[in-house]
This record gives sequence, C-alpha cells and structure tokens, in this order.
Amino acid sequence: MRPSVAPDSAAERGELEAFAGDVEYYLTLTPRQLPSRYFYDALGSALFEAICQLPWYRVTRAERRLLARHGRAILTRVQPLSTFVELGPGSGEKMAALIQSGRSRQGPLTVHLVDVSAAALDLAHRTLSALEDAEIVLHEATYEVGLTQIAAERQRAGRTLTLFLGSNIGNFDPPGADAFLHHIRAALTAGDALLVGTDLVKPAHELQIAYDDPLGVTAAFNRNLLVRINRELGADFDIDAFRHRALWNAAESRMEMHLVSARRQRVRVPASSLEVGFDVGESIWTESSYKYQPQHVVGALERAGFRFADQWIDETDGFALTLAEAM
Ligand code: AVI
Repeated sequence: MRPSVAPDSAAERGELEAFAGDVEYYLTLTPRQLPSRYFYDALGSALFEAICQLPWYRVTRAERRLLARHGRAILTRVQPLSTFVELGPGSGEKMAALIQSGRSRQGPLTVHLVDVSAAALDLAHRTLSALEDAEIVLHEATYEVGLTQIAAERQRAGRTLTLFLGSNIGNFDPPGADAFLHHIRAALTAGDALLVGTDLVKPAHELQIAYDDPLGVTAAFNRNLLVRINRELGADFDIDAFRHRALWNAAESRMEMHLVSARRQRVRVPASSLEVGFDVGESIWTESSYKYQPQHVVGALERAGFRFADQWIDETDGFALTLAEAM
C-alpha cells in the first residue's frame, strides 16, 4: 500500500489513503466508476477553468449574467445581511460580482469560503480581498466540515447568505442532493438564505456539445483523472487507450461522462492493491451532471426545510438561480 508520490504531511497521507480506498472501491463496482470529486487536482482545476471559457459550456456565463443583472434584487431580499458563505468559490469572481452589483448596505461583512483546495481558496481570497470592509475567512475543508465550522464560529447579528453556485448541485444524485441540502439547512438559522445555481434541461444536442466539445478540453479533463491516478497511486493506465464519452440520459435527466477502454487491457493500481481487467468498450463512469426543471429545484429546497423566495431564469442558456430562506 505505498503511494508513488511521497505525501508531505499526515493530512496529505490521509487524503492519499482515502483516494486509494475510493479507487479500489469504485473501480470494482458494476459498472466501474470513479468519483468526480477527484477531477480537481491542479491540472484538472485548470482544465475546468478552461471548460468555463468554452463557447459550448454556457453554465458559467449564464450564471454570471444572472448575478450581475439581479444581484441587487437578491441582496435586497436577504437584508439585514452580515455574512456570506460560498461553497466552492472557484476564482471568487461570482461572489465579487454579486456583492458589487447588489451591495446597498454599509457595514462590515464576514465572507466564509469553503473548498478542499488550498489553491482555489488562495485565488478566491485574492479576488475578494479588494472588497471594502469585509473580513475573509478561509476553510480548507469539505463542504460539510466547513459548514459545521462556520455555524460554530457564528458571531455577527444579521442574516447569512450561502451560495452554492455553478450547478455543483448537479454533480450529486437526487438522494445525495437532498441530503446535502438538509446538511446546509442544519448549519443555518431560521431566516438565513441559500442561493443555488442550477443548469436546466435543454435540447440534447446542446448538452452533448457542452460535455464533448470540439476542442477536446472536456475529454482532457475526463482523462486527466487517469493521469492523476497514475501519478498519485502509481497506476499504469495507458491514457491513449481510454476514450472520452459523454451521453445524455433523458430518463434520469443527467449528462454522464465515461472513459471507454479502446482495447482489452489490464491495469494495476499498486496503492489500492488492485488489478483490473477491461474488455474492449468497457467503461468507467466518471461523472453525472443532473439537469433540473425550475420547479424541481424549488421542490428539493422545500423538502430540505427551506421556503421558496424567488427564482431568476436565463432563458437563452437555460440556467436558474433560486433563492430560498431557512424556515
Ligand atoms: C463542476 N460541475 C458543475 C461541472 C458540470 O457541469 O457538471 C463539471 C464539468 N464536467 C464536465 N464539464 C464540466
């Protein structure tokens, strides 16, 4: 059970062991799978940022437009506001756009940023440090742990607005999304608010090209997962022998990404004590990206103990921002 890259700290050792354990567990399921959260090493995060710039992936631009257009209305709904929380802040630009377009009140703000990636937090911190009269608190943690820390640290009077943007909720399956929304609700106080960004169901060909782009950036993002397993767990995946496949599963309302074996092959993953055989065409399911109908977002929020407040929809690119209040 020896990883090929020496970890620096006990925390990193723990993360590597968890990664090795997950690879062993998920690669031996039927169908074979890998959790999409492992896409985001340094290269994976850079490739995701590139995806957000692609003309065919419209999630990021649609959401930014909605935030810029409706920021004031959003923040007006949640006054008096003292605290922002963002789960997975990316570059921090969305939070900055919202605060700049909508901030009408004066007075100090606390901004909590939660992400497992120190690099992502650093980038978001730099973007948001320009905000006046705002204390930025970084939580290098899972969303669940970060939310618990924030609830324990709560000091300021006033309401908290939590942002869960970028259609990240789409990467949970429906029971997982419900459980996660319950978790967010449990960390809030009645009257606090949650703003969720969700990509909406749209014509299949538009979804297909968003997840299988002509430049091959999404394919590189998907295949980089194998590059990461080779580097961190000493595996011997032949990257060229796995093809990216994206497909729209209408019955489940989700885009799926898979890595399909182009030949019969065996792969060893020493850190997971694993040897796996692949037939031609056998695949690893690496991501689900659920697409919502606007009313289904509202239903999920209500099941988790929120009251619907408002919803803003970008009809051009099929994206919704939904605001709800903790009951
Ligand atoms: C981060 N997440 C919401 C993206 C999505 O659309 O599911 C990740 C992604 N996968 C392929 N392209 C983008």
